[in-house]
Amino acid sequence: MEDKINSFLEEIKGITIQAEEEAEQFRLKYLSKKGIITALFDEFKTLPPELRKTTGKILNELKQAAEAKLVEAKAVQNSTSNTQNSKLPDLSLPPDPINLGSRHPISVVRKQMTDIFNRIGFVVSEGPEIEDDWHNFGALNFPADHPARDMQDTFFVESEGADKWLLRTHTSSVQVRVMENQKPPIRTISPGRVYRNETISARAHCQFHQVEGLYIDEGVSFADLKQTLYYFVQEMFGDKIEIRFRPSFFPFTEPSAEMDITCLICEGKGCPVCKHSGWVEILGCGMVHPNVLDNCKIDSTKYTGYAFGMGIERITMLKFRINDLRLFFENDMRFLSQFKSVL
Ligand code: 2NL
Repeated sequence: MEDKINSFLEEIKGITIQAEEEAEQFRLKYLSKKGIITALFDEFKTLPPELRKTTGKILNELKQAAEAKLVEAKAVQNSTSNTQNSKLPDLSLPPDPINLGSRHPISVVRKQMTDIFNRIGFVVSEGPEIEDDWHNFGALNFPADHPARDMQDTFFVESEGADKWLLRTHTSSVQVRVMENQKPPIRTISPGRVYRNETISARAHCQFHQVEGLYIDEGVSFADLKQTLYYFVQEMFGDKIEIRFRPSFFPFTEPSAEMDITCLICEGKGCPVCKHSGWVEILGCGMVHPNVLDNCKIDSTKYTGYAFGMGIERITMLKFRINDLRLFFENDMRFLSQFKSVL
């Protein structure tokens, strides 16, 4: 019987238990009521007394070895299920990266522009994107048959009554509301989204963003306008940049001008972007037409003012050397994530 016990002892020492089912099988085989060890204890009772001492000792060793094996297997299972199967987080793992977003380039440049004008006393005014004919055209001295009022340029909003609603084509409409509601001196800029019925291409879109500026007081002159815009350009693009004015026409300003700056790509030497002229146009401006002041109940014999308007997209394209306007509206992450480092 001792040989039998010793061979089971060897057998048990050689067993490795991994899965939970294996542990249960092991228990059934050796330690259950119908198991091998119970049977050996029954047999042990039939032994003659002189054999019991030594046999009993190794039989107890066998039982202890089997029990120890089971305890050890349970411990291993508990520790592996803690790290692999349980819902408790493993605090030793590296953390998930936090993906910070970034501002849209149009928002970045709009903020830079408003900051620059805030520093010289311009306050931001905002207004509705859906406008009436008066605030978008009438008050701004557009003649009844002006082509800008045409369906081809303006999006009209379907409406039932006699009122004609439209999507604003410039943020001058905001400034008309300021002039109607405030007395001079007025010094304001109006950034915002505007809409025009254009075929979408690399250079045109049916929606874009503008910053318009307006300054009305006694004795405001074209020289004030020039100096303000020169200050803006130097702050925005650096002090190597020069400006030039060309005469132009707008219904709401007289005289009117368009302003060019030194081409940033070739520094004025001439390249395809500036069509080899060394200059690129960035805005339109002029002295507010007396009719516009009168329309808004501001005395045009007492007050004068200047105004200007520019596209934020155009300024952004020059600043970041972007060659397709459509990129601003597609929200392609490959484009947008390039602006992570600019605030
Ligand atoms: C352009 C030209 C311009 C203005 C906008 C303005 C506003 C009022 C009265 C008079 Cl309330 N003028 N704004 C003046 C001249 C030009 O914008 O090409 N913008 C992109």
